[in-house]
Amino acid sequence: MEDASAKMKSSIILALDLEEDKPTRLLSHSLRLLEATHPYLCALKLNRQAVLPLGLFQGAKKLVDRAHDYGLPVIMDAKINDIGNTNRLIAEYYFRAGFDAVIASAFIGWEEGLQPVFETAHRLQKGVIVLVYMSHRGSAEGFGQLVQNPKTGKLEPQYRIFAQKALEWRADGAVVGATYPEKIRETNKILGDRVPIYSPGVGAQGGDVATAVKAGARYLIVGRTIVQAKEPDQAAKDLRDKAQKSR
Ligand code: 3DU
Repeated sequence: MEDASAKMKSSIILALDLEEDKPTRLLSHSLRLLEATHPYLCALKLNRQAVLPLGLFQGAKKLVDRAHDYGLPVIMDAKINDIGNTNRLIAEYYFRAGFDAVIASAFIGWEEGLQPVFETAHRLQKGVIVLVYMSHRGSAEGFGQLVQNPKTGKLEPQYRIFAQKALEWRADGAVVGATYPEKIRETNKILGDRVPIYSPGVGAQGGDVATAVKAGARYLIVGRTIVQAKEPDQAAKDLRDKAQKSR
């Protein structure tokens, strides 16, 4: 990610979330968008709503390969959240299709949870990015609840404990919503330079690029503001420029 970001002079990750009635149209639309916007991106992110209709080893793999041709790593936003054996298999399939990193949920814990995902990923030189605080309102109900930290016995917000786990687990990234810049600031203090913050939620969800970057977001994940724009390439360029200026 660092290499791609330095080379492309961008910290914008395109979330390719499109709606089309047919998989063939979804693929051609996705390829077109990627072609138009790739000069302004540092990575691509796919969600299950793309992989399901496209097929992992069919359309999704084509998108992954195309992104790689453009020099962009590809993240699978799988939000992995099951028992260890299932998680490992999910991650392995995505890695086999060429994805460079997966997003996983810290709620499921380490032992018989995410440990096999981290072990598999790091053996294959792939990445794991953990959710620390999501961008939507309901995030407070889970990520924001006060819980007793089993290590200290003290009450702490769940996301602070997740940020500490991201460090402990040697995560390759932590997701913190751009809609909560104060949470970005707070988690950035815990994570420092060791775990970069990936921040979704600018534009359509109400977050602001400059505020998120100044608070400590290293990468910005952007979907609708680019993909639904009249001129997606211009929208991607504007976001890229704004983010670069705010550093
Ligand atoms: O709101 P946008 O259209 O810019 O899309 C944001 C993308 O990031 C979308 O794919 C969503 O699933 C993902 N995401 C979040 O929005 C919030 C999170 O905490 C994690 C991922």
